[in-house]
Amino acid sequence: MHWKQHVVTLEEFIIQRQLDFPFASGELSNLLRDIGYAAKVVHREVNKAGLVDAFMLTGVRTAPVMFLQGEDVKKLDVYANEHFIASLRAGRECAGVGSEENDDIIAFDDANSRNAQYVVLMDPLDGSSNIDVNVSIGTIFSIYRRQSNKGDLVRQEDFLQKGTEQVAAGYVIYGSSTMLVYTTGKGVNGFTLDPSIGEFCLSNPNIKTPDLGKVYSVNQGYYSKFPEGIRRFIDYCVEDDKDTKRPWSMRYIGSMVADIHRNLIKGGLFMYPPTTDAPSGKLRLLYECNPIAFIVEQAGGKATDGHQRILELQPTELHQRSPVYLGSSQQVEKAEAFLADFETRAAKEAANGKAGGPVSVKA
Ligand code: AHM
Repeated sequence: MHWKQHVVTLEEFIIQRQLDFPFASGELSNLLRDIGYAAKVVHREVNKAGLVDAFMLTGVRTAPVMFLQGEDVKKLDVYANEHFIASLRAGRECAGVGSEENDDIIAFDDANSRNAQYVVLMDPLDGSSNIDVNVSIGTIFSIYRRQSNKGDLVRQEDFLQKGTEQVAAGYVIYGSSTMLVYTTGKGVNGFTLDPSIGEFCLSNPNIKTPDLGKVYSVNQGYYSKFPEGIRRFIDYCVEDDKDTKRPWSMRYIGSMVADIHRNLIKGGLFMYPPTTDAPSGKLRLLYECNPIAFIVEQAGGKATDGHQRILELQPTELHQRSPVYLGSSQQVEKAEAFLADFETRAAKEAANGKAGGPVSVKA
């Protein structure tokens, strides 16, 4: 006889976790629950995106296809942004939001929100260029305690905090199934949306990432624009070596959440290094790097900007970018070693007025 195991829903899990903290007020639990609700609605709309495209292409709609296509694809980012902001505002546990989609912070001005103790930073629809080709996209969020006094409107300083100050962070991946993965600094747990009951159910408890994976993820099309250390590191990734399981497979979806999620579960390195065109890389410290770094570290991995722990970088601007290397610790350390080695050589050569020759970093 089969006994159906009781599934733990996200809400039940959040409540169980709250009970572990006798003095918890429940505000963070409510906030996480609000984010879970908003994610379900965005999931519903993301799943309809293909249908909207199909209607347009079969001519059911009368307006010009290109115009509507552009409009509708863009609308989904805007929709996700507006929906998350509206849910957080309505939930009253959030004093304000910083979004990748908005130039400035949004301070909630009602009495409850002014007295709330948390602020949320988010990228409501990351990888949005993938929507119209039906590739996985995601939402990334992070939660901080405000620094300003309760009762006041939140200020930019409330959002410009180091990643080490995060109270919680997570992502939602809208993939072959929709999942919500989050941490409050006590491990990482993953929940899969069961559409038949409309609930996120605990599917991946206590996620741990392997120390060494078989994958590296990078936009290799920029090879010639990367620093030399990274070019040589990529050469190292594809060399043969049994001990380090090389050559590693290159996997790059171009949706950070999807690339990270795969590597988190299976092991691997994700990187977005600086390029000659983008000296700080592309990804945003507050909306993308910090929340993902918190999750990766909580799963036992590493996250750096090539030199320093991502979580210890002091943000100075809301939309600041940072190079990022994160995932399985051994792979991140190796990338850092290549960077350091080539930077030292370049500095020495510059001091001696010499051009550099080929070098190797020990495997
Ligand atoms: P977006 O904010 O325009 O969606 O860009 C963010 C995305 C990440 O999800 C992904 O890792 C990266 O951009 C891919 O960039 P590139 O196409 O330069 O490799």
